[in-house]
Amino acid sequence: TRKPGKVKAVVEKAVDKVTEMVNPPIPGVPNSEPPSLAEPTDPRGPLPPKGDQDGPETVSPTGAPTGAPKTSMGQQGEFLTTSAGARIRDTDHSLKAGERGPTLLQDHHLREKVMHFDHERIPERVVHARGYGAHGTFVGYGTASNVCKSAFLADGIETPVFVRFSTVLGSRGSADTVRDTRGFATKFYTQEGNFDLVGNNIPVFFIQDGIKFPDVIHAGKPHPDREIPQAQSAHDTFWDFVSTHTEATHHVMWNMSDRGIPRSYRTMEGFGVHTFRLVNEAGETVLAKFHWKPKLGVHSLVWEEAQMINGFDPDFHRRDLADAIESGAHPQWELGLQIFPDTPKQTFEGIDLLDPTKIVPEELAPVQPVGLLTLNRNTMNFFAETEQVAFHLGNLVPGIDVTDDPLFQARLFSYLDTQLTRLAGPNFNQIPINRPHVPVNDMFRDGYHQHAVHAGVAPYKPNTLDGGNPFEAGAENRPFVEVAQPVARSAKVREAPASYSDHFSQPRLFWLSMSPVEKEHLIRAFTFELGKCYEQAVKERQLQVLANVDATLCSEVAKGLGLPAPAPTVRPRKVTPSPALSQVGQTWPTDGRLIGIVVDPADLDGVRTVRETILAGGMVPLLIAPTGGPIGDSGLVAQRTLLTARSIEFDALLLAGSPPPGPDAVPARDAKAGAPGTAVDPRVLLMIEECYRHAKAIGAWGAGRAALEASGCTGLGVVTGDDASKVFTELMTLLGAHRVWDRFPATVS
Ligand code: HDD
Repeated sequence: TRKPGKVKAVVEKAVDKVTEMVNPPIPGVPNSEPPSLAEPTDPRGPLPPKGDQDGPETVSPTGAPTGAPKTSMGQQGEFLTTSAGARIRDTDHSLKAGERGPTLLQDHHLREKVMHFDHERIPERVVHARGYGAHGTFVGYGTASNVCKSAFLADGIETPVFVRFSTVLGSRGSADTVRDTRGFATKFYTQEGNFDLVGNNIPVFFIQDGIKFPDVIHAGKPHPDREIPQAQSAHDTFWDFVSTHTEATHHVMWNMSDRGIPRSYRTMEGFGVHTFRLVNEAGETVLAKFHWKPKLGVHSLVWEEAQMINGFDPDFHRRDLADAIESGAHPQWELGLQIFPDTPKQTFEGIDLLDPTKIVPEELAPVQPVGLLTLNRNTMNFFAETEQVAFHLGNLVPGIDVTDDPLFQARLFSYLDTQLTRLAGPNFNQIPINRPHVPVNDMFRDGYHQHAVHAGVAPYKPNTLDGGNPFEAGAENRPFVEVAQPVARSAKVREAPASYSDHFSQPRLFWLSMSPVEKEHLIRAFTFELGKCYEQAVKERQLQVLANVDATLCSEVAKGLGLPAPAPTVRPRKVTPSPALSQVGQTWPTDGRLIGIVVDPADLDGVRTVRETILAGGMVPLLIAPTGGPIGDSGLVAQRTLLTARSIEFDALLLAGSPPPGPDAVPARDAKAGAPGTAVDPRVLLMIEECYRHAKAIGAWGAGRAALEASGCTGLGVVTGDDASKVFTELMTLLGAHRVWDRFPATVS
């Protein structure tokens, strides 16, 4: 736990940064330099990295410090040059035979510039193409030491990390808030080599055996004929596959739940999915599952909001993460372990630990915290870091080993293999973002993009000519040694264990663990997705799957589709719900939440106080005024106008004023009856209506109440009063629950 003094200092620093971020200097306001329109003429060195964005440590491919400046070799010196370093006189005009051409083939600068541009793109990842990364640190608590000897888990050991979040199905330029699984991949640069934990925000997977991965991805990706739809599962091929391949049902339930549309990367859980084998110093083993628990709680969007965001701000999740880090609100997750005895059957309480479509409920095996992840530095260059980072499940360190889960085993091949195409050759671990922070002496030589100048003549073992170097590590040097796990002597078969054929118990467990509002969302998500399918047979088959999960779920979805609900073909097994799976019913920190405040420049009563309280609480206030710039002579500045503001950006809305319709208000809309004499800008009314529909807390005081009345949105989760501070305090209580859940209709219990 942090000391109160330190917390205050951190909050103050964050407040300063947030203030600077949301109140950028503007012309005409004191303390702000007028911008110069002409390019400066005095040569000067390249721009230094931003304060918190030093480049990655530069070690040579053989692990030695290079001494190179941290900004790497990207920009050096003050003059524009060719890639061979010759200074350039003119980069705006190609070399021509006279002013009117033609262009001469001898123009090396033109050809080199265009040639390099032509080859700037590399293939996007075959899955998880859309992603966003950040740097951070991981500090071990030492609590895992009895089961795992990994050095980075020891008490107080700080390890640099790089995390990349992603969606699975969409292309690199697709929108962030689609309904999909999210990747949560972490590279720990430990003192024993890189450990990659390549997980998702959903603890189970569509398939039990990696040989099915091309099938599920081909089904989920856009249809091959028209390449439609982008980044979503609401189409026939996906539902065709999952309705016939019922081991996918559990993952599909999670996708259709609110987990499929997270509010932020910062409010997502992460899961290693597979069971791993951990080894302690004494050589004893346990089986374990990795979990990431976000400090801010697990929160989601609502579906209409998610769809709107994809249009209004397709970079919503990226922006959220980068802004939070830049403002000093560093997101944190605790790494936790569920630990199971390593028995020959590799089951726990009857659950097969090698089946990646099954969870072990936390009520049966609590998640034990073993360390803290903090993301504290944005990337300096998206391509160099986020695009070129290469994760691989085979990057293991002493203390952590694989199991025989057939999904895990296939992944061990795929992640190494895919980089050969994506990063064009076998030397991808020499790229700065992938380099271990320890010496590397791998005897690999040559190949495309070889950056090392290896010395010596004997990259083979045994050798005498290089003095026997490199040497194999003895036990005292802490090598990675695979656990000598016995392998059953058996016939070669293409078969799965009998327990793998139970496809419906855990989907049912998930369903029964949801609160009424979460069940409602699941029903609507299934109805939406199947409603987008064209093939009747696909819809009917998926209804059959749902009937085997739960009769109410099936009948409600069938009702929405206008189809009969089939009877189950599988007798439901008795399952015990796991309350830990629900996102509803708890109170969470409100740090980093965005509060929109609609102001009327004519009446700023209470605005300044509430704004300061929001900042002091580690949240971000965004003032919305009819026009941009300074708000009267109040010293306050509008960050949003009625033209640029949209409800989706805010976690809660405050109305401090009821601005009348501005000249740019289109279409004009009359204020509703009930607010005599008040005409409110229609965009304010729209904002209120959307926040209300999306179950966001709304508060109004003073003149702001007129806007609320005109919108007709009163009732649950709407706070009004005369005193701005009191209204805000009540709003905070609502925000702690994330949404005003009771505002949603609950048709199922
Ligand atoms: Fe995978 C990328 C997570 C099964 C093959 N996967 C990838 C990424 C994540 C996951 C987070 C993005 C990494 C990054 O940010 O660069 N994948 C998972 C999880 C799985 C899973 C949690 C099941 C538990 N994956 C899986 C299977 C296969 C792959 C069964 C193949 C047999 N995954 C890949 C890949 C990717 C990849 C093709 C694409 C880009 C990359 O690896 O580097 O190799």
